Amino acid sequence: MKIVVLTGAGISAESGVPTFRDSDGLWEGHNVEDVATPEAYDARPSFVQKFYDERRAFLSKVEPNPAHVALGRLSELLGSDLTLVTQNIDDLHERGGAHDVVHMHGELLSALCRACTGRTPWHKELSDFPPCPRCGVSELRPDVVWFGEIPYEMGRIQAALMRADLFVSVGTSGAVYPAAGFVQMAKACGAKTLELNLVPSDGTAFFDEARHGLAGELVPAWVD
Ligand code: BV8
Repeated sequence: MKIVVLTGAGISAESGVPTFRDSDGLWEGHNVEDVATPEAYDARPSFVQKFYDERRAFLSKVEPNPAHVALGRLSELLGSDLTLVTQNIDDLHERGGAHDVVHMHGELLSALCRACTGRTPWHKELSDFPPCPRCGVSELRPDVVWFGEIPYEMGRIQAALMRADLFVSVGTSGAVYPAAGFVQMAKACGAKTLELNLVPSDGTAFFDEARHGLAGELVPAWVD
């Protein structure tokens, strides 16, 4: 049984990580265009770096919740028969026990050098523009995929969607593409599709089944 699971900010909400589009979300007080586009970074690099520095620092104050831990168990059980794709840039899936997580929108704990394009694990601030450990140039940016940039590992994701028997979406509003289109791709290739979300997402009509409630309850119940 090959399974693809796609997660969004909703799976980390019960860990205390703000989502994007809920009332107290990350985008509150910030226009997406002001913080999550290459243009925003070019216009106000320190402002954007600080937005990510704060989120990176916050990670040390949060813990994986039962939804992350249940998917960690599933990852242990299924091995390569599970492809866990996350839109999230936190490390809670890994800390919940999941292996080989596909971070299609990048990771807070990684820095990307605009000079040499090298990636470096990064736990500190970037807003003081430190030199790249690989090339020495002070051009490190957050290693995240902004609007208008190409998500990571799309070939691997599409291959997994095409051979999936089951596609499960957890904690995402279905507002952002290409992730929001994965359910249709999986369905077109014969997968069963299940949505686990607090409320019906923008794409809920595309799913064979939808269960609405807290990820911390729905995901362990589904895994077990
Ligand atoms: C691309 C990283 C080309 C940075 C993010 C017009 C129409 C269609 C598409 C477009 C368009 N114009 C432009 C586009 C493309 C654009 C796009 O989709 N725009 C949208 C706004 C229309 N997309 C892009 O630019 C992407 N790149 O398309 O490149 C391409 C594509 C393929 C192949 C080659 C080339 C790049 C998009 C990536 C942007 N980066 N984040 C950062 O984190 O700061 S997006 C950001 O929002 C997140 O990463 C996340 O991925 C995304 C969606 O958010 P969610 O995770 O769903 O969170 P949200 O708050 O929205 O929802 C939370 C859900 O959880 C809610 O439903 C809530 O009810 C639920 N919930 C809450 N609590 C719980 C819960 N559920 C369960 N339990 C709970 N306790």
